[in-house]
Amino acid sequence: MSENRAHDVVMDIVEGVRDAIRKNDVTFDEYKMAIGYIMKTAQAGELPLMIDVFFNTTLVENMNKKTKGSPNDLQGPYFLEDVPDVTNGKMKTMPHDNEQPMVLKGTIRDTEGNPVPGAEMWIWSSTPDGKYGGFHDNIPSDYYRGKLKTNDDGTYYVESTMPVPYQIPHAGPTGELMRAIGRHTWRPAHVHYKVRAPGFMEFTTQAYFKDAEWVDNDSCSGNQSREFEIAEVIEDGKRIMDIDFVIQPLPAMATA
Ligand code: MBD
Ligand code: FE
Repeated sequence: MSENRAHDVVMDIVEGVRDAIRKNDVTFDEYKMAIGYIMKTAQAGELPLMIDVFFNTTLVENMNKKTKGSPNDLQGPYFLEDVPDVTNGKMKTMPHDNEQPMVLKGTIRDTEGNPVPGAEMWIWSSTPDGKYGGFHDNIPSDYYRGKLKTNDDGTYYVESTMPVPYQIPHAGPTGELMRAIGRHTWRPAHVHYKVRAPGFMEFTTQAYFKDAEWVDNDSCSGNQSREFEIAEVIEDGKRIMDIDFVIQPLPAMATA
């Protein structure tokens, strides 16, 4: 390791790519095809998707080696910061044939077990047909997502509808690549969570549905911890996702 972190990381990436070129005796035509593919992916707005499919999990693994809190999971490409406040309320959803109401609730605690009031939470998930608000099919960006503040006792509560087993956008260049390398494009149905609170590390995770399709075989290699696969509980016709999260304090600042 040197003082120049950018140098270290970039040169490791460059060496990795060089190794792949050497090992596979990549031709100049293939090299030009790869460049064209990356340009096409950028033009289609799919670079975040294509990169997350392969690499987001590796960052999550690094974080989870260190954390004393709940395990992190993929953020994925569809987080939006600026979304409506839905604290103790309901997210905007659209009428849908497959609609199944869902309650998302639980408590945020610190590593000592104390509730964390006033924590900011973002929760987002797909429509009942596997699309994200603000990204697909002209669904407005304030649908199927929202921001919350935890209550005085550290609890959170919001209602939405169940997401479904989900195929990452596959009509574009990312799908083309997945097909070319013989991989499927499915993800298990999932709900995304992010928590921020002063003095704590940002926490990002996902919850899944126990025994659901693809929980063992995620095209994006998420759900490594298997921690938040929630068994079916239905109350008043609503699927209950009752999940407590532990967030960890910021590392102590090195003092000069
Ligand atoms: C998603 O919805 C997602 O959550 C991830 C991790 C990757 C692609 C699409
Ligand atoms: Fe997702």
